[in-house]
Amino acid sequence: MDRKNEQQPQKDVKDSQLEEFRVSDAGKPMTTNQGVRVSEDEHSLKAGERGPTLMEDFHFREKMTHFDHERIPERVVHARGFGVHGYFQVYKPMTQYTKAKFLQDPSMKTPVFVRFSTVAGSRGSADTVRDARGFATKFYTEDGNFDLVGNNIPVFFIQDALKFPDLVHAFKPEPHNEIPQASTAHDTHWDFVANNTESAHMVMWTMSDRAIPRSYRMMEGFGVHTFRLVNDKGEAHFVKFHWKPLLGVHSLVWDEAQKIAGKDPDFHRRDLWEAIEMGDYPEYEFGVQMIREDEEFNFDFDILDPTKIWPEELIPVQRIGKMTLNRNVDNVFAETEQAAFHVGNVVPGIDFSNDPLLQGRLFSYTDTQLIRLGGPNFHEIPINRPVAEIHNNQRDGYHRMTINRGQTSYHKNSLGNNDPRPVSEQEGGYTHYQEKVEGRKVRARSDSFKDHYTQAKLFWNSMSDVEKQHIIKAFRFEVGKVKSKSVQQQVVDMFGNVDLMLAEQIALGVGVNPPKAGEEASGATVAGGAETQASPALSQLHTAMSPATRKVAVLAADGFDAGEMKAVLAAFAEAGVVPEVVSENLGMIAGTDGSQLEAMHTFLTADSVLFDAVYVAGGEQSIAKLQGIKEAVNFVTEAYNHFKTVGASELAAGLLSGSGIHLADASASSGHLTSPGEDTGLVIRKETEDGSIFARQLVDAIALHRHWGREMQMISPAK
Ligand code: HDD
Repeated sequence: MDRKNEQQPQKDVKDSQLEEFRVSDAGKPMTTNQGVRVSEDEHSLKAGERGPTLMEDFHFREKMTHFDHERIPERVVHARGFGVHGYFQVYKPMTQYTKAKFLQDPSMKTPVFVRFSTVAGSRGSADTVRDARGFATKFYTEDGNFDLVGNNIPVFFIQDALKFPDLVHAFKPEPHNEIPQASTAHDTHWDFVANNTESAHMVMWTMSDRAIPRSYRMMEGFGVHTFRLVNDKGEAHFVKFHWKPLLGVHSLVWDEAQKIAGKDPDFHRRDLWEAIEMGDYPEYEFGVQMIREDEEFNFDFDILDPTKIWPEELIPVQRIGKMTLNRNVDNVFAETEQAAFHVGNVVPGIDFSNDPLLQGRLFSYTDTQLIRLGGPNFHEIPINRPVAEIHNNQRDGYHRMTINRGQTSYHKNSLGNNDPRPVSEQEGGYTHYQEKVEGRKVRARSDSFKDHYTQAKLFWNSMSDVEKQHIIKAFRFEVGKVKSKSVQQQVVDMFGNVDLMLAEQIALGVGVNPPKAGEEASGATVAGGAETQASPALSQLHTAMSPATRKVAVLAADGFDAGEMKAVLAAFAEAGVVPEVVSENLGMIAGTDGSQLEAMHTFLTADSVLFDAVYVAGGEQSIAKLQGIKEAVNFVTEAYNHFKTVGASELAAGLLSGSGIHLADASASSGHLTSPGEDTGLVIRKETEDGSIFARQLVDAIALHRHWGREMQMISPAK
């Protein structure tokens, strides 16, 4: 990952468009909204210094009225989110499959705006809750806006959009007391799950580590539905869209996620903001899985069913381009809050499938913006404007900005030369793929959607042992908070269809009866088949590992070992690791050679859960000082208990043992000490050892993200 802070991103066509709307108040006199200069902004106009306020105080009236109307409704789902700008480039022309212009020319940079979000929580809720994450991308293409409104989980809870309001009602805080906020640990959530067993597959994902990402920069994105790519000959391929983060897919641990929710509820947005400000631009490769139209029925699952993935081992993901996020917004309300995504915003070359969830979404997104953004002209809000020109006969409505000239606003006309006029497909007119459709009007679902468990099982089978333990514990936590014994029992019985051991473990944890072996829950079928085997691509164990952008707490006090520190900071800089010094007080601390380092945090303002790793600086005096600070010792304990890399000099053995880390074999090992057992994350420097070797080993350990071997050793598996 390149560090690009030397160069400011060049203005792209979308950025130039936004520039027309940007205002800086620097050095300007204050005015009213009518442009009248204001002479006084602290005292309302009164009849006498102690008298009543006068109605004629236009400045007071205007300021107060605007304030009173500042809020708009939050999104009914995905209320909490954060948006950033960037660009997309395709690797090679995709002409064979699609005529979409932004997928043709590798030299073309298409501006994008991406909003990441949680789903259930309200706008002020915490970032690190257990939930799916929204991953919505607006491509400002020269043929109009294409919105890929996806999640970080490739399947959905339900198969038909008609059930979406029910799903959301059940998942949101309960209506009688509005508890709990942004949480899946409550009765209505699990009551819905157990009585709508099509949710089984996605629930396996939300109970997995995927639902507690380390960073928006370290999660995948999925278009979920099957779409179509259509080429200029009118030939179509079915397609699933993917985003693959170059930093790999990594997650927090649950205890940490909950603590972060209190220590820094803005953890994910801060992480994204800071990475971009530092020039560590998040990058995601754009992937497609494609099948021919005539392959539609070749699979054990229905490709129109949004509760099914296309296993990557069966249909490989081709990485066809890359998105780089390189610019923070200027104003969160103007850009992020007013961004209006719509799964129905497609461009020529991209079309829909008959997935009944997708079809229903096509209605919902415009509808919701009408109430949220207050009228039909939300496409004119700067962030929503396409970079392509807009010409049609739509007129008027609240907050219309465009001043349409001319006498005619209807088609067809003769007075206006019949402009604007529809154009042919060759001239770029959107034509819908001419799929032949036949059928009776029925309220029914295809039998091919009835298998609710095969892929839930596939997911379970694909997990490593440690990931399985996390899933069991997540179920025990979430279902353990359910008050209804009946609902708990229903959940256990339902997940008995996914895996008996899993369900037994949940049952044990929440104190209900084990599942009835092999019995089907709620009438859904349990299909067998080849793809119940494992899909390695689903396990996070097989993801990319990199030390780049990892945040490391450097615990140090006066008298730190300057030579070791220099070597470690140099290795960190080379690997793109971000060190931040934590000490007793803010300000400068001095090393053994008199060199100075600035402590950016204290043990009060920072917390172990906000870092990826801890490095306890060498130097007897510094270590002795830290050893006497309870919070410093706890800091290390917690990092260790969250399976993070802990690096220290062997001089720190006392401090480490106070943190519960015992270096029984410390002197027997050199450098990268593996103690206890196979702990790849405990990096201990022998006093005689060169600091740069230690530094390299530290960086290698940080790249591994977490050291799950420690977890398997430390924490007895759920029994
Ligand atoms: Fe949705 C927002 C993703 C199903 C109705 N959805 C919304 C956002 C994302 C998704 C990422 C936030 C966009 C933003 O950042 O502004 N939604 C999904 C995915 C789904 C899905 C991946 C399943 C594959 N959604 C879905 C259904 C419906 C909706 C079935 C209704 C029929 N979604 C909405 C909405 C929202 C929304 C009510 C709320 C705010 C908004 O649209 O702009 O219309």
